[in-house]
Amino acid sequence: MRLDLSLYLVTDPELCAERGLEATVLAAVKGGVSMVQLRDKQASDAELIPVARRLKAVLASSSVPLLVNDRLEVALASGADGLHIGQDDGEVSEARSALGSEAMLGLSVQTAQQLAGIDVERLDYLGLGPVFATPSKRDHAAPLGFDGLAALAGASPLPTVAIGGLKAEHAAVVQRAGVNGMAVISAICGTPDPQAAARAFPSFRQRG
Ligand code: TZP
Ligand code: MG
Repeated sequence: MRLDLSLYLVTDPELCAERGLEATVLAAVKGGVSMVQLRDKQASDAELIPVARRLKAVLASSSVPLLVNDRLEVALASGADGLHIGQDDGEVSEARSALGSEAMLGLSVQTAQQLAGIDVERLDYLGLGPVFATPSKRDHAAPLGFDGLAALAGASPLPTVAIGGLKAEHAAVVQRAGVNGMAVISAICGTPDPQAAARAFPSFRQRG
C-alpha cells in the first residue's frame, strides 16, 4: 500500500463514539482521508484486536491503509498495514523485525534531538507535533508552533506529517512548513459530519 500522509485520521474512542468508530472512519474515507490510525489508550490488546480487524475490513474496499498506535501485538494480530509508535513505545528495530519490511512504521518526534537519533533505515515516516496544545492527547510535549514544525520538517530525512490542534484552515501554512500532510483527531472525529469535515481539508500536495 502507498504511503500517502496528506490527510491522516487518528481515531479516538470517545470522539468517535456517537456515530461509531467504523461509520466515522468510513465517512472520513469518503471525504478524502488518506491514512487511518487506530488509537485507543484505554482498551486492552485483546479488546483492540477485533476492533482493528473490523476497521481493516471496512477499509478493504479502499486503498487507505490502517495503522495501529503503540500496540505491536494488535497490529500483528489484526492484519493492519502498519504501526505508529512514540518515543517511549519500544525499539524501532524490534517493531520493524516483528512487522517485516512491507509494513508501514511511523515514529512521533517532538524535538531536534529526537530527530537526530531516528532509525532512518527502519522507519517510513515521522509524526511531528504537537503543533498546538490540544486536549486530544494528555501530557503532550511542548507545542512546536509553525516555526518549530518547519525546522523539524526541513531537517527530516523522511516524509513527515504534522499533528496537534490542526484544523482545515491551517492547511496552507502547514504545507508551507514543508511537511507531507496533516494528522487530525478532533477536526474529523469530533464533528457531526466526518465526511464533510474531511472534505473541508484542501488537497495537500505531496512533497517530491
Ligand atoms: N499526538 C500529538 S498531538 C495528538 C497526538 C495523538 C492529538 C491530536 O489531536 P487533535 O484533536 O487533532 O488536536
Ligand atoms: Mg505512543
